[in-house]
Amino acid sequence: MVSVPALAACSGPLSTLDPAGASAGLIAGLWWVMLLGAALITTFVFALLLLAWWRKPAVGPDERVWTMGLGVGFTLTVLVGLVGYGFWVGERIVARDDGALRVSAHARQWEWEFTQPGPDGAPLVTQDVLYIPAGRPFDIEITSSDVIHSFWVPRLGGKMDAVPGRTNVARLMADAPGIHEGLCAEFCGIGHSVMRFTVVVYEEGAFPDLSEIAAETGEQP
Ligand SMILES: [Cu+2]
Repeated sequence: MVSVPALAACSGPLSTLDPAGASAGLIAGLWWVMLLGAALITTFVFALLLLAWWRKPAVGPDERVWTMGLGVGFTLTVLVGLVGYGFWVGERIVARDDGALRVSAHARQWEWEFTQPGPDGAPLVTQDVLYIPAGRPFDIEITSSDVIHSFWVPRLGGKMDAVPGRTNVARLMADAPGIHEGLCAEFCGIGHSVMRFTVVVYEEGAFPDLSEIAAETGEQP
């Protein structure tokens, strides 16, 4: 019964544990692997605590085995495994120069301006709505003109800071057409909580009708 509300929290428009693309899938996998590693170490520590209370002093391996083999060896093995897996995931979600679609997100207090290919392929500038095709990775160049913001679409990939004077690039991907929610993930002033945006994922070659999207999302293209 306890697991029902716990698992219900794993889905929803802003859930990192309900990925809708390859980058977000890798990050969600890392979250589960980290949870498993933390659970292993926690279980081990509690088992040792119980053993310390119940065992007779003369029974069991000597102190060197406890300290080096179990205390250091076991914990380090788990931690090295976790860090290694983290590097493996990190290597697969960084932007790379492989000809992926490039779009841009420019942040300012408190809105997002996106530039992406429009219906005719020419650059289209939009406010608080990003249009991307489904099924192919894309890199998003993230900039800011005032303070530090952070671009985050939890179901499509990890967050990336928008820093004045810098261009940060994040790789994302959406598996299927649909609408996803995004937000600023770095406190940036009084309007931070309303600095949200929408990502419209369309079937490649079938750019959506902008007025229909505006009616559905409440955002003006
Ligand atoms: Cu913000």
